Amino acid sequence: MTRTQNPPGQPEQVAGNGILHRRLFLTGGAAMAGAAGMGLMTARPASAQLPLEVPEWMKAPGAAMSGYGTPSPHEEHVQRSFNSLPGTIGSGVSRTPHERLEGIITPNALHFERHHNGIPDIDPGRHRLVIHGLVERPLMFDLESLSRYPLVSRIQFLECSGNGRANDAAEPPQLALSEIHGLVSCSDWTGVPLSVLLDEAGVAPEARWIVAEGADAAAMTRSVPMAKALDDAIVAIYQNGERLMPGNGYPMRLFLPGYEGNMSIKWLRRIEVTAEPMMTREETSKYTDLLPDGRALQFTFQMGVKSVITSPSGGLEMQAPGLYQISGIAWSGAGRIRRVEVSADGGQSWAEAALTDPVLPISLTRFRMPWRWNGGPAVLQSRAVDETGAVQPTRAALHARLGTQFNYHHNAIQSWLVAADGTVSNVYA
Ligand SMILES: Nc1nc2c(c(=O)[nH]1)N[C@H]1C(S)=C(S)[C@@H](COP(=O)(O)O)O[C@H]1N2
Ligand SMILES: [Mo]
Repeated sequence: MTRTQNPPGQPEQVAGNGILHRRLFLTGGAAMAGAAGMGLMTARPASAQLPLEVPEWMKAPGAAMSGYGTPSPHEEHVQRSFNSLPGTIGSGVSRTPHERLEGIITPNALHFERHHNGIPDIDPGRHRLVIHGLVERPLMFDLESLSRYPLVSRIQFLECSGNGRANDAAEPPQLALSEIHGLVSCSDWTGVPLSVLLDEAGVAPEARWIVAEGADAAAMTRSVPMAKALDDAIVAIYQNGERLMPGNGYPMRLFLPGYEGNMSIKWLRRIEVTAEPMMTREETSKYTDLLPDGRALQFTFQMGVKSVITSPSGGLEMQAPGLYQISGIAWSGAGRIRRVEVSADGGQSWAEAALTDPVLPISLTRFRMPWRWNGGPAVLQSRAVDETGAVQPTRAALHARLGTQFNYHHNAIQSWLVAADGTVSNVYA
């Protein structure tokens, strides 16, 4: 960490190119009070504006209520971006617009989606979940019976292991953050621990895996180690307090905290308890990482430690030079985020960002960093470290380890170039 000379009365610069001490964002300190004096808070003196005008919306009664709310029409630009595969309407991905969101919870209507054969229109009254195979008592559940089991709730992220893949291109793609990293979302998931259901079915001693199958036209099927199934897997039936969205698995899905999204089978209808993995398409030809020597990594279940600055980010524009709040998200499939460091000089110097409470295991974690932009070019980066000590790699380090043919598990550091004209673009640094 480079310490630079600090102008008197100004916040302490703790890394190169204007990175300031995070204490500005730490709760409980008097630092916030100082923020006004530093010009971070952009309020204007009120005296010239008084009395306030009385706008037209104060002169007539407001609109009626509704059974289910919709966002303000002024926020209509906050949308998922999506692509369907050629010749299909529902197969492909939609991505969470993190560049327009704050906090850690993804609104349900903005949760990313990955469908292999569209969103099935499931009648919850006719949907069934069966547990069979190497069990003493094969069992069948419907939404009604499942809802009566003891429920657990956890705030956890879900990430497609294809997230970030766009940055494998030889030249940095000029895309919005969400188009590169929007295949991660974070929700309060409520459901029944799978261990409870497996316990009731009575797992045979030789059982080592489960095979989960979805009720979509892809009948997506993945094998999951029994250890994970008995640890923290749930059959989720609520998402942020309401029933699952159709696109996220209504009426029930498998949810495997920290594991690549592909394994969290949506529209769950069958769990077969087995001795061996099934070697399905999704764990052989897909969701495996091809290495430079022609071999492939199979079963990379846990998602690595990762972070990305959401503001400022690609395609957004900076206004005048001055004090800014860098904001971003960090997450790890292995547990809590311990630390996030931020650089404004392309990784030459780093300083620790403030983590915004709550900092939960296997959840998105919000970080913030005060930054004085001097109006010159700056390369902004964030680097997360999780509670196991795993450090988010640079793009070069990731490629040195996996080559450039691997398709999944791209957790490299993202670099945003802020140009002198205030435009923000994607660069490889
Ligand atoms: N039945 C079924 N389950 C599925 C899929 C699917 O196409 N069908 N896609 C998988 C993939 S690749 C991912 S990344 C996650 C995405 O979950 P989400 O759409 O709720 O974000 O669901 C997984 N479960
Ligand atoms: Mo995925």
